[in-house]
Amino acid sequence: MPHFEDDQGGDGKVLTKTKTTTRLARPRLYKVLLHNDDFTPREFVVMVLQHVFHMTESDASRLMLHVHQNGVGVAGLYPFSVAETKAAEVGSLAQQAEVPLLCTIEPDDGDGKGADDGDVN
Ligand code: TYC
Repeated sequence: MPHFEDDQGGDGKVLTKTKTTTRLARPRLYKVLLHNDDFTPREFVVMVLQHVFHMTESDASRLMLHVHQNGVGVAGLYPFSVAETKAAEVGSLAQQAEVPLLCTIEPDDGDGKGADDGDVN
């Protein structure tokens, strides 16, 4: 943007333009966490991961096994409304199938370490 401080028209009037830069904060991301339980069939978990998180069968199987062995795992990182919707979709599929599969969301701290939740960032 131009910044005029000279007398443009020679009429004694000075036009001043000030450039303003607005930096938007990076939108926070939320982890969608999948929790283990003793009742939900493995194949159901794999189907849900493929359907809701668009994972390949092999990625879905790997995450399902991680959750089975470690108790919790990260299915994905998304802006709040997307994370919330995906967790609700998992909850709804679980309810229809009458299984206790639990999916929650939590803010991503972005440091890629901490709780062993299978985080891959
Ligand atoms: N533990 C379950 C079983 O042995 C499988 C399972 C895996 C359930 C991951 C939930 O998020 C889950 N049938």
